[in-house]
Amino acid sequence: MRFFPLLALLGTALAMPSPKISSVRPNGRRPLSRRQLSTDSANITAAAPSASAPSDNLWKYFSNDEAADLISYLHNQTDLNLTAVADAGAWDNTILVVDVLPPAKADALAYLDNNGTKPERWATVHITFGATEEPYVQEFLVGPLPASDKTGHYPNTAGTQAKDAKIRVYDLDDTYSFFLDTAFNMSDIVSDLLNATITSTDDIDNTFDIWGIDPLWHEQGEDGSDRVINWVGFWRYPDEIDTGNSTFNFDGETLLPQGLYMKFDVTGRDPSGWSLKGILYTDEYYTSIDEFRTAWQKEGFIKVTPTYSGEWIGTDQTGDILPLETESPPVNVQPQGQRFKVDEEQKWVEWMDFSFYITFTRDTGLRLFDIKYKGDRILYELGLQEAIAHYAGNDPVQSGTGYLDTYYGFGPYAFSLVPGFDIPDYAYCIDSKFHAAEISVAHRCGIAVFEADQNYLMQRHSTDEYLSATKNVALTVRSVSTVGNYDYNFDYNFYLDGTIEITVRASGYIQSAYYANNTEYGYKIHKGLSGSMHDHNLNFKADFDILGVNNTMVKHTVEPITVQYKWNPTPRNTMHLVRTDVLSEDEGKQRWSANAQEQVLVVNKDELNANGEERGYKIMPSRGAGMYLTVQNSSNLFNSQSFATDAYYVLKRKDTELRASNAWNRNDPERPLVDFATFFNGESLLQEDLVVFFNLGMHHVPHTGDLPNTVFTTAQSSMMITPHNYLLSDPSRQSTQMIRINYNNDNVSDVVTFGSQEATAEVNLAQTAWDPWTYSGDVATRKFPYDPENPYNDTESIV
Ligand SMILES: *[C@@H]1O[C@H](CO)[C@@H](O)[C@H](O)[C@H]1NC(C)=O
Ligand SMILES: *[C@@H]1O[C@H](CO)[C@@H](O)[C@H](O)[C@H]1NC(C)=O
Ligand SMILES: *[C@@H]1O[C@H](CO)[C@@H](O)[C@H](O)[C@H]1NC(C)=O
Ligand SMILES: *[C@@H]1O[C@H](CO)[C@@H](O)[C@H](O)[C@H]1NC(C)=O
Ligand SMILES: *[C@@H]1O[C@H](CO)[C@@H](O)[C@H](O)[C@H]1NC(C)=O
Ligand SMILES: *[C@@H]1O[C@H](CO)[C@@H](O)[C@H](O)[C@H]1NC(C)=O
Ligand SMILES: *[C@@H]1O[C@H](CO)[C@@H](O)[C@H](O)[C@H]1NC(C)=O
Ligand SMILES: *[C@@H]1O[C@H](CO)[C@@H](O)[C@H](O)[C@H]1NC(C)=O
Ligand SMILES: *[C@@H]1O[C@H](CO)[C@@H](O)[C@H](O)[C@H]1NC(C)=O
Ligand SMILES: *[C@@H]1O[C@H](CO)[C@@H](O)[C@H](O)[C@H]1NC(C)=O
Ligand SMILES: *[C@@H]1O[C@H](CO)[C@@H](O)[C@H](O)[C@H]1NC(C)=O
Ligand SMILES: *[C@@H]1O[C@H](CO)[C@@H](O)[C@H](O)[C@H]1NC(C)=O
Ligand SMILES: [Cu+2]
Repeated sequence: MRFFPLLALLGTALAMPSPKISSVRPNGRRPLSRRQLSTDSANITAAAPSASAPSDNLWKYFSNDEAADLISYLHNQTDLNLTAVADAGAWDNTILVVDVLPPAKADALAYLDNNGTKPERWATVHITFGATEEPYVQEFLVGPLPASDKTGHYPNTAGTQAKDAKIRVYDLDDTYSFFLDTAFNMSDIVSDLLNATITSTDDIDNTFDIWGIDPLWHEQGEDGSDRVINWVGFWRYPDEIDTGNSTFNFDGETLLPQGLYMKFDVTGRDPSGWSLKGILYTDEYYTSIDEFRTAWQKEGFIKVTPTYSGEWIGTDQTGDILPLETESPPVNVQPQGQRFKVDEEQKWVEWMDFSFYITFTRDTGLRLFDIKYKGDRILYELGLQEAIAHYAGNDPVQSGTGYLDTYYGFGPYAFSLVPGFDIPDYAYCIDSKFHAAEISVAHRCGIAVFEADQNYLMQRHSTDEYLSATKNVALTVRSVSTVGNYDYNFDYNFYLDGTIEITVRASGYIQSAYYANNTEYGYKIHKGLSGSMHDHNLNFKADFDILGVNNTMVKHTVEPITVQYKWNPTPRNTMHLVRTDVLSEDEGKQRWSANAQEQVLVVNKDELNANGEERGYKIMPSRGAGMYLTVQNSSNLFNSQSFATDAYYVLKRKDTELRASNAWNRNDPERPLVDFATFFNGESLLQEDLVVFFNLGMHHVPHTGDLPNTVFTTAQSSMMITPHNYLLSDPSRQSTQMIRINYNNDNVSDVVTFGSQEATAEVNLAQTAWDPWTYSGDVATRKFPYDPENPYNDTESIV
């Protein structure tokens, strides 16, 4: 890959591992103009009534000034020997990411609930130590902040097996030019087999890209030493497509694998120690260019047709226009303004009986904290932990791919949402910000909050005398991250019956494989192309606090049984309800039961309702199925997939076990910074502070319907968290957005509307419509040297 969005994130030409992101051609691709930059915020959308958060947001991402102070502190620490990112090369120590360390939960609760002192601000900092033969990333805790003589920095050794919280990095140096030089050394063969142009080692002129497995492999060398292996394939750059008036370049490189692969030993930091180990073409393996050339020159050498780009990779409208389809479809309007309140400064949202704080991180994007319902905390924390895309195939590149996407980050790629498409025109935008490589980047409208009618009722009933019906209006918090070829849409929905729903949807380009005897690993979906099967597994953390921190996970299972009742002469085959507790972390790894027979609940056994039942919340998959990885012990991921081997997990919550994964695990997945499996040590789970980690995702075997892009309709997965014996009846009865119509034979005798106001205002849709020419990218601010007065347009980080 020649252009790394990761480089933009790092803000430097420092050589970094090649992400799976398909390349941006030199001419760029973004057709939309940008607005003048003045502040960090975009006001493209309607304002919500303001509110004051009850407390400060303890989890809010660092402001520019906070991040600048922290980075200045780090540069003053001589033991870190840091080089400013702007001046750094691969052989320097540089700051990767700085982010807020969530305060200890006990301190946070004392502050939130008992007027305790506000917890100190601390940071987690990841630093790349490049000034050494064996480069590594190390995680530090830094605080208290702002920097003072009390401030210190400490390796974050809690919750990790990695010594001093260090993880080796094996691909800090640029290998791409070595791959290209190798390809150039067999340009005659490459040109012939791939019908590719390879005129120089300056790859601007070439028609193909080279990239491959992720994470890298390790192999034992002949002398027993550890060898670092990269298998790469050739990918064709998409051709410009004639779109009618002009030509346009679509981002379909991941649909254009060429079926030619090279194996490299890239051990160590000295390129002179790197070597080509082999070449694979049509299932034939050659150990050198000479061997390959000899075979190629022989008569009878089997050549296969490479995949070619063309109109089929474009996402523009194509095909016959359907009847009436160009006319405007129905749209959402919001006649009387936003019905929720926002504290902009504290990123706090209040809608109906729900309230929550929002934050945003470089690794995982949008996160919610302190979610309250009817004044009581339900969830202390809710958010993504990690996302795996695990491929398989009969070629080494697909077989060797198991993306750990927080490495690339969900934060950097959560670009501006598009009103009228991603979100209703009237959605409320919340800016998001993260700090990486001494640059602070703010996404304009990276998060949107909006209400919408769900287009099915919350409730209805009718008889021959009356009809009763209640609208289902829900609040959605949405963010979309385009991590390379895929676009992940994250929704947090809040419903009037007290339900919270977490949904992830995937669209964008699939990563495909060259079709070569690949039937076992996917469908043939185009000429020379296999869909390349893969699993998506996205892990979320849900820190439940139902009426206090001490809760118990229970299962209420419907089971068949034969019962001899007193009142019947013979036994009856029937069913009953079996109640069990999840006693300890030994039972902490769980899968969804067959036929959905288990109800999985988090209850507070000390809080019974008026009927004597335990008050709680139920967890249930609502779209897609509960997911875990098919590959239980992946040769790509090793100890970095241990949150993905079961559908959900329950653990005793600890400040030292904050995350199921670490963004830099991908550097050395056998020896990760966070190995989730180590969190299970048999502790009791009865009335303890519980945390649930659950997986969403899909087993994705792309078919022709994934061309040119996967569609959100079927590629989606949700979890619901819903009150269960928590209240004494359905709280959605509180809504006024309902109607009762009484009728007597054919005549309506009464209509009751409960004070709900009708939408009577005239709506000029042209006035509410958003102007797409105002779509704008990120605002970036350099931190070292700190330059807050000169934010600049960060177009390059936009994938
Ligand atoms: C940012 O982009 C806008 C729109 O393209 C342009 O007018 C402005 O000059 C740019 N600002 C900087 C600092 O480059
Ligand atoms: C943004 O807000 C400013 C100040 O409130 C206002 O003057 C401007 O018209 C708004 N722009 C848009 C695009 O709504
Ligand atoms: C770092 O050192 C410089 C120079 O001594 C000083 O101006 C700056 O305040 C220090 N930064 C912090 C956060 O202490
Ligand atoms: C500090 O880093 C530089 C490279 O940025 C390196 O040349 C130097 O040896 C390092 N110093 C120490 C003491 O490690
Ligand atoms: C909270 O603490 C402050 C300072 O200790 C005190 O002034 C205030 O009255 C307390 N508020 C409540 C609600 O206890
Ligand atoms: C390419 O070929 C040249 C000339 O034979 C050789 O010196 C060089 O090492 C080769 N490069 C690679 C990357 O194989
Ligand atoms: C090879 O590439 C050239 C230039 O892109 C193209 O015109 C030609 O049709 C291609 N050959 C085949 C067999 O597709
Ligand atoms: C082509 O240009 C015409 C006239 O400018 C415009 O109306 C039309 O939308 C354009 N079509 C495409 C596909 O860009
Ligand atoms: C498929 O396998 C057969 C038999 O091993 C081999 O001859 C053929 O080259 C393979 N096809 C491709 C496209 O690799
Ligand atoms: C939760 O339960 C533990 C273990 O019984 C107990 O030590 C702790 O005090 C309880 N916490 C609260 C807030 O009740
Ligand atoms: C995973 O696979 C490796 C290599 O095949 C093996 O050594 C290891 O024991 C396996 N681990 C488990 C938990 O099955
Ligand atoms: C319905 O109302 C109409 C007009 O008020 C009346 O003429 C008719 O008799 C009523 N029908 C029934 C079945 O009550
Ligand atoms: Cu997929």
